Amino acid sequence: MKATAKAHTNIALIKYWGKRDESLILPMNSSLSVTLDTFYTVTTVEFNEKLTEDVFFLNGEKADHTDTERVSNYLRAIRKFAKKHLFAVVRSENHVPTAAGFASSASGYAALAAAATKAIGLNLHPQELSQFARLGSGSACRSIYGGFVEWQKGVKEDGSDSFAVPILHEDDFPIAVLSVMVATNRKKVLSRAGMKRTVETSPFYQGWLDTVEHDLSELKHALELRDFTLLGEIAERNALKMHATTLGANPPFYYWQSATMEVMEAVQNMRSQGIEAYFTMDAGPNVKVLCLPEDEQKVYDQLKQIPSVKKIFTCHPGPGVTILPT
Ligand code: 2P0
Repeated sequence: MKATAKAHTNIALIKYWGKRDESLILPMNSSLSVTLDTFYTVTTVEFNEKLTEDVFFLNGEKADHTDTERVSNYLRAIRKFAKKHLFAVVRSENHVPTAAGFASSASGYAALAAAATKAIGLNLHPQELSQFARLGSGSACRSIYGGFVEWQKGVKEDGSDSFAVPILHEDDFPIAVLSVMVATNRKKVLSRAGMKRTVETSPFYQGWLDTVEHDLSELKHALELRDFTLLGEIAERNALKMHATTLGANPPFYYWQSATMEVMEAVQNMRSQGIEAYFTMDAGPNVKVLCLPEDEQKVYDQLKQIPSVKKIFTCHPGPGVTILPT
Protein backbone atom coordinates (compact mmCIF):
# COMPACT_ATOMS: atom_id res chain seq x y z
CA MET A 1 0.00 0.00 0.00
CA LYS A 2 2.89 2.29 -0.86
CA ALA A 3 3.61 4.33 -4.00
CA THR A 4 5.89 7.17 -5.10
CA ALA A 5 5.08 9.70 -7.83
CA LYS A 6 6.95 12.55 -9.48
CA ALA A 7 5.13 15.55 -10.97
CA HIS A 8 6.37 18.78 -12.50
CA THR A 9 5.05 22.31 -12.05
CA ASN A 10 3.37 24.18 -14.87
CA ILE A 11 3.08 27.79 -15.95
CA ALA A 12 -0.23 28.99 -17.34
CA LEU A 13 -0.19 30.82 -20.68
CA ILE A 14 -3.94 31.32 -20.35
CA LYS A 15 -4.64 31.76 -16.66
CA TYR A 16 -7.09 29.97 -14.37
CA TRP A 17 -8.56 32.85 -12.39
CA GLY A 18 -11.75 32.38 -10.39
CA LYS A 19 -13.86 29.47 -9.17
CA ARG A 20 -17.51 28.72 -9.74
CA ASP A 21 -17.43 26.00 -7.04
CA GLU A 22 -14.94 26.31 -4.22
CA SER A 23 -15.20 22.85 -2.69
CA LEU A 24 -15.01 20.89 -5.96
CA ILE A 25 -12.51 23.43 -7.37
CA LEU A 26 -14.41 24.12 -10.56
CA PRO A 27 -13.05 27.07 -12.52
CA MET A 28 -14.93 29.96 -14.10
CA ASN A 29 -12.79 29.67 -17.25
CA SER A 30 -10.72 27.10 -19.11
CA SER A 31 -6.94 27.57 -19.01
CA LEU A 32 -3.80 26.34 -20.79
CA SER A 33 -0.32 25.74 -19.43
CA VAL A 34 3.06 24.30 -20.24
CA THR A 35 4.54 21.74 -17.87
CA LEU A 36 8.13 22.63 -16.90
CA ASP A 37 11.04 20.19 -16.74
CA THR A 38 13.11 21.93 -14.02
CA PHE A 39 10.74 22.09 -11.05
CA TYR A 40 9.07 19.03 -9.56
CA THR A 41 7.79 17.28 -6.46
CA VAL A 42 8.41 13.65 -5.47
CA THR A 43 5.83 12.24 -3.06
CA THR A 44 5.56 8.86 -1.34
CA VAL A 45 2.29 7.77 0.23
CA GLU A 46 2.02 4.71 2.45
CA PHE A 47 -1.33 3.63 3.89
CA ASN A 48 -1.00 1.66 7.11
CA GLU A 49 -3.70 0.07 9.26
CA LYS A 50 -1.72 0.83 12.43
CA LEU A 51 -1.98 4.62 11.97
CA THR A 52 -4.66 6.60 13.81
CA GLU A 53 -4.19 9.80 11.76
CA ASP A 54 -2.45 11.05 8.62
CA VAL A 55 1.15 12.23 8.98
CA PHE A 56 2.78 14.61 6.50
CA PHE A 57 6.49 15.31 6.08
CA LEU A 58 7.51 18.14 3.75
CA ASN A 59 11.18 18.27 2.71
CA GLY A 60 12.10 15.91 5.56
CA GLU A 61 10.33 17.84 8.33
CA LYS A 62 6.96 17.26 9.91
CA ALA A 63 4.62 19.74 8.24
CA ASP A 64 2.65 22.37 10.16
CA HIS A 65 -0.99 21.95 11.16
CA THR A 66 -2.42 23.87 8.16
CA ASP A 67 -0.53 21.90 5.51
CA THR A 68 -1.19 18.57 7.30
CA GLU A 69 -4.90 19.29 7.56
CA ARG A 70 -5.14 20.20 3.88
CA VAL A 71 -3.36 16.98 2.87
CA SER A 72 -5.51 14.96 5.27
CA ASN A 73 -8.74 16.47 3.94
CA TYR A 74 -7.53 15.59 0.48
CA LEU A 75 -6.79 11.97 1.43
CA ARG A 76 -10.29 11.71 2.89
CA ALA A 77 -11.76 12.10 -0.60
CA ILE A 78 -9.50 9.32 -1.90
CA ARG A 79 -10.37 7.00 1.02
CA LYS A 80 -14.05 7.61 0.40
CA PHE A 81 -13.76 6.82 -3.30
CA ALA A 82 -11.66 3.69 -2.67
CA LYS A 83 -13.90 2.64 0.27
CA LYS A 84 -10.81 1.99 2.40
CA HIS A 85 -10.55 3.69 5.76
CA LEU A 86 -6.80 3.75 6.27
CA PHE A 87 -4.55 6.61 7.30
CA ALA A 88 -1.27 7.37 5.56
CA VAL A 89 2.24 8.68 5.95
CA VAL A 90 2.97 11.21 3.19
CA ARG A 91 6.54 12.24 2.42
CA SER A 92 6.97 15.05 -0.07
CA GLU A 93 10.18 16.53 -1.48
CA ASN A 94 9.59 19.84 -3.23
CA HIS A 95 12.22 20.68 -5.86
CA VAL A 96 10.56 24.04 -6.43
CA PRO A 97 12.46 27.20 -5.47
CA THR A 98 9.80 28.97 -3.49
CA ALA A 99 9.20 29.89 0.11
CA ALA A 100 5.49 29.75 -0.53
CA GLY A 101 5.24 26.24 0.94
CA PHE A 102 2.88 23.60 -0.28
CA ALA A 103 -0.36 25.50 -0.73
CA SER A 104 -0.04 26.73 -4.28
CA SER A 105 2.03 23.88 -5.63
CA ALA A 106 0.60 22.33 -8.77
CA SER A 107 3.33 19.69 -8.70
CA GLY A 108 2.56 18.95 -5.04
CA TYR A 109 -1.04 17.93 -5.56
CA ALA A 110 -0.39 16.20 -8.89
CA ALA A 111 2.26 13.99 -7.23
CA LEU A 112 0.08 13.43 -4.15
CA ALA A 113 -2.93 12.46 -6.28
CA ALA A 114 -0.90 9.97 -8.32
CA ALA A 115 0.90 8.42 -5.33
CA ALA A 116 -2.15 8.25 -3.06
CA THR A 117 -4.52 6.75 -5.63
CA LYS A 118 -1.90 4.17 -6.65
CA ALA A 119 -1.05 3.29 -3.04
CA ILE A 120 -4.70 2.72 -2.13
CA GLY A 121 -5.09 0.37 -5.08
CA LEU A 122 -6.93 2.50 -7.63
CA ASN A 123 -5.77 2.21 -11.21
CA LEU A 124 -7.06 5.41 -12.73
CA HIS A 125 -7.16 6.65 -16.29
CA PRO A 126 -5.12 9.90 -16.58
CA GLN A 127 -8.39 11.82 -17.05
CA GLU A 128 -9.71 10.54 -13.71
CA LEU A 129 -6.34 11.25 -12.10
CA SER A 130 -6.51 14.81 -13.41
CA GLN A 131 -9.89 15.21 -11.71
CA PHE A 132 -8.47 13.91 -8.43
CA ALA A 133 -5.51 16.30 -8.69
CA ARG A 134 -7.94 19.18 -9.33
CA LEU A 135 -9.63 18.50 -5.96
CA GLY A 136 -6.29 19.30 -4.27
CA SER A 137 -5.39 22.43 -6.23
CA GLY A 138 -6.88 23.60 -9.49
CA SER A 139 -3.64 24.06 -11.41
CA ALA A 140 -2.50 20.55 -10.33
CA CYS A 141 -4.93 18.95 -12.77
CA ARG A 142 -2.80 20.28 -15.64
CA SER A 143 0.44 18.79 -14.27
CA ILE A 144 -0.82 15.23 -14.89
CA TYR A 145 0.25 15.69 -18.52
CA GLY A 146 3.50 16.88 -20.07
CA GLY A 147 3.91 19.57 -22.72
CA PHE A 148 1.07 21.96 -23.47
CA VAL A 149 -2.11 21.14 -21.56
CA GLU A 150 -5.63 22.55 -21.50
CA TRP A 151 -7.86 22.42 -18.42
CA GLN A 152 -11.39 22.25 -19.79
CA LYS A 153 -13.65 23.98 -17.30
CA GLY A 154 -16.64 21.75 -17.99
CA VAL A 155 -20.26 22.68 -17.42
CA LYS A 156 -21.55 19.99 -15.04
CA GLU A 157 -22.18 20.73 -11.39
CA ASP A 158 -20.50 17.54 -10.16
CA GLY A 159 -17.19 18.39 -11.91
CA SER A 160 -17.14 15.17 -13.93
CA ASP A 161 -16.29 17.09 -17.12
CA SER A 162 -13.69 19.42 -15.58
CA PHE A 163 -10.24 17.96 -16.24
CA ALA A 164 -7.06 18.52 -18.22
CA VAL A 165 -6.37 17.25 -21.74
CA PRO A 166 -2.99 17.12 -23.48
CA ILE A 167 -2.68 19.46 -26.47
CA LEU A 168 0.97 19.09 -27.59
CA HIS A 169 3.68 16.69 -26.40
CA GLU A 170 6.71 18.31 -24.72
CA ASP A 171 8.92 17.55 -27.74
CA ASP A 172 6.50 19.00 -30.28
CA PHE A 173 7.11 22.72 -29.75
CA PRO A 174 10.48 23.54 -28.19
CA ILE A 175 10.34 26.83 -26.33
CA ALA A 176 12.36 28.12 -23.38
CA VAL A 177 10.88 29.49 -20.17
CA LEU A 178 13.28 31.51 -18.01
CA SER A 179 11.99 31.57 -14.46
CA VAL A 180 13.16 34.87 -12.98
CA MET A 181 13.20 35.14 -9.19
CA VAL A 182 13.20 38.74 -7.99
CA ALA A 183 14.03 40.24 -4.63
CA THR A 184 10.81 40.20 -2.63
CA ASN A 185 9.83 41.66 0.70
CA ARG A 186 6.06 41.63 0.82
CA LYS A 187 3.72 38.86 1.91
CA LYS A 188 1.50 37.96 -1.00
CA VAL A 189 -2.24 37.48 -1.10
CA LEU A 190 -2.57 33.72 -1.65
CA SER A 191 -3.98 32.92 -5.06
CA ARG A 192 -6.99 31.14 -3.55
CA ALA A 193 -7.99 34.24 -1.56
CA GLY A 194 -6.98 36.60 -4.38
CA MET A 195 -9.13 34.98 -7.03
CA LYS A 196 -12.10 34.79 -4.65
CA ARG A 197 -11.88 38.49 -3.82
CA THR A 198 -11.58 39.34 -7.51
CA VAL A 199 -14.62 37.28 -8.51
CA GLU A 200 -16.70 38.78 -5.72
CA THR A 201 -15.71 42.44 -5.97
CA SER A 202 -13.84 43.43 -9.14
CA PRO A 203 -15.91 45.16 -11.85
CA PHE A 204 -13.11 44.18 -14.27
CA TYR A 205 -13.75 40.46 -13.72
CA GLN A 206 -16.61 40.40 -16.23
CA GLY A 207 -14.19 41.75 -18.85
CA TRP A 208 -11.89 38.83 -18.07
CA LEU A 209 -14.71 36.32 -18.52
CA ASP A 210 -15.88 37.99 -21.74
CA THR A 211 -12.50 37.58 -23.45
CA VAL A 212 -10.59 34.67 -21.91
CA GLU A 213 -12.14 31.90 -24.01
CA HIS A 214 -11.22 33.85 -27.15
CA ASP A 215 -7.62 34.18 -25.89
CA LEU A 216 -7.61 30.42 -25.32
CA SER A 217 -8.79 29.54 -28.82
CA GLU A 218 -6.23 31.93 -30.33
CA LEU A 219 -3.48 30.36 -28.25
CA LYS A 220 -4.50 26.87 -29.38
CA HIS A 221 -4.32 28.14 -32.95
CA ALA A 222 -0.78 29.46 -32.27
CA LEU A 223 0.19 26.00 -30.97
CA GLU A 224 -1.23 24.32 -34.05
CA LEU A 225 0.82 26.65 -36.27
CA ARG A 226 3.88 26.44 -33.92
CA ASP A 227 3.78 30.24 -34.13
CA PHE A 228 5.93 31.46 -31.24
CA THR A 229 5.25 35.16 -31.85
CA LEU A 230 1.51 34.65 -31.64
CA LEU A 231 1.90 32.43 -28.56
CA GLY A 232 4.01 35.05 -26.78
CA GLU A 233 1.74 37.96 -27.63
CA ILE A 234 -1.38 36.17 -26.41
CA ALA A 235 0.27 34.84 -23.22
CA GLU A 236 1.60 38.28 -22.26
CA ARG A 237 -1.72 39.94 -22.97
CA ASN A 238 -3.64 37.33 -20.98
CA ALA A 239 -1.31 37.65 -17.98
CA LEU A 240 -1.64 41.44 -17.93
CA LYS A 241 -5.41 41.13 -18.15
CA MET A 242 -5.55 38.71 -15.21
CA HIS A 243 -3.42 41.03 -13.09
CA ALA A 244 -5.57 44.02 -14.11
CA THR A 245 -8.63 42.38 -12.53
CA THR A 246 -6.97 42.50 -9.08
CA LEU A 247 -6.67 46.29 -9.25
CA GLY A 248 -10.44 46.58 -9.42
CA ALA A 249 -11.02 44.33 -6.39
CA ASN A 250 -12.16 45.69 -3.02
CA PRO A 251 -9.84 46.01 -1.23
CA PRO A 252 -7.58 46.27 -4.29
CA PHE A 253 -4.34 44.31 -4.45
CA TYR A 254 -1.54 43.48 -6.85
CA TYR A 255 1.20 40.90 -7.01
CA TRP A 256 3.89 42.98 -8.71
CA GLN A 257 6.84 44.63 -7.08
CA SER A 258 9.19 47.20 -8.59
CA ALA A 259 11.56 44.37 -9.61
CA THR A 260 8.68 42.68 -11.45
CA MET A 261 8.18 45.83 -13.51
CA GLU A 262 11.90 46.08 -14.23
CA VAL A 263 11.88 42.57 -15.73
CA MET A 264 8.74 43.34 -17.74
CA GLU A 265 10.37 46.47 -19.14
CA ALA A 266 13.60 44.61 -19.95
CA VAL A 267 11.58 42.05 -21.92
CA GLN A 268 9.81 44.78 -23.88
CA ASN A 269 13.19 46.43 -24.57
CA MET A 270 14.54 43.14 -25.90
CA ARG A 271 11.65 43.01 -28.33
CA SER A 272 12.48 46.49 -29.60
CA GLN A 273 16.03 45.18 -30.24
CA GLY A 274 14.56 42.32 -32.27
CA ILE A 275 14.85 39.56 -29.64
CA GLU A 276 11.58 37.67 -29.34
CA ALA A 277 10.79 37.45 -25.65
CA TYR A 278 7.50 37.69 -23.74
CA PHE A 279 6.58 37.64 -20.05
CA THR A 280 3.94 36.09 -17.85
CA MET A 281 3.40 36.19 -14.07
CA ASP A 282 1.28 34.17 -11.64
CA ALA A 283 0.00 35.16 -8.20
CA GLY A 284 3.39 36.46 -7.07
CA PRO A 285 6.17 38.88 -8.03
CA ASN A 286 8.38 36.46 -10.01
CA VAL A 287 8.34 36.57 -13.80
CA LYS A 288 8.48 33.79 -16.38
CA VAL A 289 10.09 34.90 -19.64
CA LEU A 290 9.19 32.97 -22.78
CA CYS A 291 11.62 32.82 -25.71
CA LEU A 292 12.89 30.48 -28.41
CA PRO A 293 15.67 28.05 -27.41
CA GLU A 294 18.11 29.76 -29.82
CA ASP A 295 17.67 33.08 -27.97
CA GLU A 296 17.80 31.65 -24.46
CA GLN A 297 21.43 32.63 -23.71
CA LYS A 298 20.97 36.17 -25.02
CA VAL A 299 17.81 36.66 -22.97
CA TYR A 300 19.46 35.13 -19.89
CA ASP A 301 22.46 37.48 -20.20
CA GLN A 302 20.27 40.58 -20.42
CA LEU A 303 18.04 39.58 -17.50
CA LYS A 304 21.09 38.76 -15.38
CA GLN A 305 22.19 42.40 -15.57
CA ILE A 306 19.11 43.64 -13.68
CA PRO A 307 20.26 44.22 -10.07
CA SER A 308 16.98 43.11 -8.48
CA VAL A 309 17.05 39.75 -10.28
CA LYS A 310 18.20 37.16 -7.73
CA LYS A 311 18.28 34.00 -9.74
CA ILE A 312 17.24 32.69 -13.16
CA PHE A 313 16.26 29.07 -13.82
CA THR A 314 16.08 27.88 -17.40
CA CYS A 315 13.15 25.56 -18.08
CA HIS A 316 11.73 23.75 -21.11
CA PRO A 317 8.50 21.84 -21.67
CA GLY A 318 8.61 18.81 -19.39
CA PRO A 319 6.87 15.47 -18.83
CA GLY A 320 3.65 14.50 -17.09
CA VAL A 321 3.31 12.64 -13.80
CA THR A 322 5.10 9.31 -13.39
CA ILE A 323 5.04 6.53 -10.81
CA LEU A 324 8.56 5.77 -9.56
CA PRO A 325 9.77 2.45 -8.18
CA THR A 326 9.52 2.41 -4.36
C1 2P0 B 1 -2.85 29.41 -13.05
N1 2P0 B 1 -2.87 30.38 -10.77
O1 2P0 B 1 -3.57 29.20 -14.05
C2 2P0 B 1 -3.29 30.53 -12.13
C3 2P0 B 1 -2.76 31.86 -12.56
C4 2P0 B 1 -2.34 31.60 -10.23
C5 2P0 B 1 -2.46 32.61 -11.30
O2 2P0 B 1 -3.62 28.31 -10.60
O3 2P0 B 1 -7.24 27.49 -5.17
O4 2P0 B 1 -2.94 27.06 -6.36
O5 2P0 B 1 -5.66 25.57 -5.20
O6 2P0 B 1 -7.23 25.94 -7.11
O7 2P0 B 1 -4.15 26.22 -8.43
C6 2P0 B 1 -2.76 29.16 -8.65
O8 2P0 B 1 -3.87 28.71 -7.99
O9 2P0 B 1 -5.39 27.55 -6.70
C7 2P0 B 1 -3.11 29.26 -10.06
P1 2P0 B 1 -6.44 26.59 -6.01
P2 2P0 B 1 -4.02 27.25 -7.38
O10 2P0 B 1 -1.80 28.77 -12.86
